[in-house]
Amino acid sequence: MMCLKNVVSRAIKPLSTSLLLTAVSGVIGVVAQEDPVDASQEQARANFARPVSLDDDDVQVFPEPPRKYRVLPTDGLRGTLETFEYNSEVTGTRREANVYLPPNYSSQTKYPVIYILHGIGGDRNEWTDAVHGHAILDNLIASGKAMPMVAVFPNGRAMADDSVPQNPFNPTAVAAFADFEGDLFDHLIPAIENHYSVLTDSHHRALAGLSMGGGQTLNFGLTHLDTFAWVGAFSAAPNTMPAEQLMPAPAAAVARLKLLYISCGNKDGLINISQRTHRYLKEHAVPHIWNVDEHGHDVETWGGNLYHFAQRVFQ
Ligand code: FER
Repeated sequence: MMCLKNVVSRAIKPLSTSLLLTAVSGVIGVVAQEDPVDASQEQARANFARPVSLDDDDVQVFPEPPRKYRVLPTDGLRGTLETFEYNSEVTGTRREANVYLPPNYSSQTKYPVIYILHGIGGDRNEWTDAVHGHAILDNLIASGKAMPMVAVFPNGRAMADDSVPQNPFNPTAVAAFADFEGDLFDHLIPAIENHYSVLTDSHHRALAGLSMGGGQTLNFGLTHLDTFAWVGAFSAAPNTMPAEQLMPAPAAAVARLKLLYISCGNKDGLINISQRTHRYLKEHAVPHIWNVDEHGHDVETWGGNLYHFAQRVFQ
């Protein structure tokens, strides 16, 4: 059997979930503790290996996307991807983000903007290289299913050397995902709004992310609904704060939220994190979308849920 260290590091990469589940099931006898502070590889392995237990309402509410939804259109209008640089006092460095501009982007128009965050083994390129998020947006915008929007894919690991570490679960690297909050609000968003022709109110800003980025999305988004009215968390990781902290005042949150979208695959051992959030929201009558698809911790669920989320934002 392959060594468990490799299994965990592969688990954070796309398309490795079935391997992970096969390899670790039966090896881990203990049920993981829910302690987001413990970011050891052992804890991560145990978290991924948790048995999935589904409630009656843990169901898929949207169909799978059409074939080729993640393939760049070969004809018609295409958006562009570019690298955007900004200074951050959080990292003390000049940082890079990928920016998608919709077809015919023009400074004469003001666009809504979505910030899309990667997972623990990724960087600013994960959403474009692995999920093809820019192709998903291109197809949706070309067919009129999504509003033309600017999409920002930052590096959500706020540290001076923000490349993917050999062990992405090392505590410093994990803490850098929390530190990204200051980078996002104090440096990246102001720099984007200074440079691009985008709208600057909460109804025209969305935040989304996968796994660690899904946890960041809930942690930063739900506690800053004055900044983001559209929030989408896909396969949120154990960095997700307890629901009572995410949303201590449900009625006030409901008044400011335009859309809260939470998804997870029913073959993902991390689903208990999303179920915890969903159940709290349900208990407190907070309208939200809860999409439990048939995938694992993989690009299919991330792509499919961006496909559905992107059609609903800014509408
Ligand atoms: C963990 C399991 C998974 C964890 C993080 C992850 C911080 C993140 C996975 C991903 O981003 O794909 O226990 O602890």
